Parts: sequence; structure tokens; C-alpha cells
Amino acid sequence: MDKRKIILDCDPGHDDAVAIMLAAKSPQIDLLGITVVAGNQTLEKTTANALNVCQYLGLDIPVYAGCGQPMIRDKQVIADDIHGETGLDGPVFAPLRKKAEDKHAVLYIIDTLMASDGDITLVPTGPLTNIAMAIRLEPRILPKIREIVLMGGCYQLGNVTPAAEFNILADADAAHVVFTCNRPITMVGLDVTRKVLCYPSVIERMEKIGTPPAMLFVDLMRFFSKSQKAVFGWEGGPLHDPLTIAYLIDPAVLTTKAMFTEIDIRSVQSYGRTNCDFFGYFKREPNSNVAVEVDVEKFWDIIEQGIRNYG
Ligand SMILES: [Ca+2]
Repeated sequence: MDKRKIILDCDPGHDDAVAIMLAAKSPQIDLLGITVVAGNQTLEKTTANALNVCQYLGLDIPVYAGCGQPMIRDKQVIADDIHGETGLDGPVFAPLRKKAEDKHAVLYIIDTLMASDGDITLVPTGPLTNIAMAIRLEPRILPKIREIVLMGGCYQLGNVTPAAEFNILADADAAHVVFTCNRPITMVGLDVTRKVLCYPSVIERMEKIGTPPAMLFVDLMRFFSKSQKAVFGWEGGPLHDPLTIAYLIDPAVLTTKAMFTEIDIRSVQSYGRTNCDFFGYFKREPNSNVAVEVDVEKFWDIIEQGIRNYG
């Protein structure tokens, strides 16, 4: 079986870290590179976090720093209430030796896609700034994008405002560029990621594996669950980002529905909302496959196997 080639565009972030872990050793996935964007924390911190995760796991995968600010809005929204001061609070890492590549993430995305056979899937799990900038800078990449499988948005309730999910709200203009790019989009939003809650029983299950990757998962999830409880009152944190990778490993983990999705970049109250036309009111051609159901048991099996892939 051919491995699915992907570029993971992320803002680590506890759940991004697990997405890296899952993608890097999956026999079904060829993780070509990791591109980083500001989001859960500043670009400097999210880049250091991506490097720390790679170094800890012994991954020889290039990491590229990208955009440190949204395309148009003047303020970078961060999520330090959930991810802490470093953006990856919890685990303690050895001194960082791995370095980011010199090339800018946006240029890496463009060059890699242009040199490809059109077989690369983009997997954004942070604000969509890098992807949108690449599309605007070099539109010829568009036919080269096999698919965009992103974590972001919701057709129901947001997690930063009643309307909006964090990744979309943080750079709604970039999300607008992506959702109007006419390439296949799978949107893995809060509607499903909120169902994969990392309860203490899940943490104990992974802890039993007993390897360094398992312990990284445990350290990450103990902190993440604590802050999720403080902010949302849940006993377990939703493991948003790895669901994109789990879907690429086994599409049966998600049920999707084709919908026309539009980003609200105008309103004050609902800014950053992914307006998913679930019922097809607008009679518009669908531009996204929106995840509507998740097989929770299958997801945790994929996560466990992902940790076990490190031996
Ligand atoms: Ca993320």
C-alpha cells in the first residue's frame, strides 16, 4: 500500500504534539515535513515545541517555521489558558538541539507541492495562515494539492465564542482563502473532536505501554485535562488535532457529510464561524466534507497503536 504523503501544519499545542507522534511512525503515512504557525502560543514557542517533540521522539523530520501573525487581523490570539505559558506545559524536555530549517514554511509548502505529482495532502491543525499565504503567493500549487484535511471549525458550538472555533477565529481571513480554494477539504471540527475526550481511564491505558512516547502522551494529557477542566469543566480534554491523522490512517473513524461552508469574516458577534450549510438551504455546490460522527473506540485504538509503533 502506498503511504499517504502529508505536510503537517501545526501550532503545538498538546493535541498537535500527539498528532506529530501519531503521524511520524504510522505505516500508512509519509510525514514529509512539519510546518509551524503561531496559534496556541507565539511562533517562537510553537516552533520550539515542534522541535522538542521531534527531538524527544527521535524523529528525523524537518521542521519549518512559518507565519507569526494572522494575514490581516492585527492581534494574534493565543490559547495560553489551555496550553500554558510554553504552549506545551507539562512534559520536561532535555535541552533543545534540533533546529528549524532555514526556509520559511510557506516557501517549503510551495516548493514541495510544485515539485510533487499532486499526491500530497495538507493537514493543518492550527490557524490556516501558512496554507492561505502559500495559496495566495503561488496559486499554481492548487491543482497539486490532493486534499486538505484540517482540524478547525464547527457546525454547532464554538470553543472561543459561541460561534467560533479557535483555529478559524485566530485567522478567519486565512480560513476564508482556504475554504474558497476549490480543492477537496475535509473539516474535522469540534462537533466530533469534542467526543474524543481523554478521560483518566484513557491516560492510564496509554501509561501501561510504559515507553518514552507513552510517557510523553501521559505528561501532555495530564496537564491538558487539568486546563480543560478549569476552562470547560470536563473530566477529560478533547484530543482535537490527532483526529485528522487518525482519519488518514483509517477513514472509517469518521463519518462525513458534504456541505457548503462559508467563513464569517464580517460580523462582530459571530466572527470566525464556519457556517456549514448542513441542510443545504443555499443550494450551493458543497466545498467541504464535514465530519459529523466519530467512532470513539476506534480512535483510541489508533492512538494506542500509534504509540506502540515506536516499539
Ligand atoms: Ca493545533
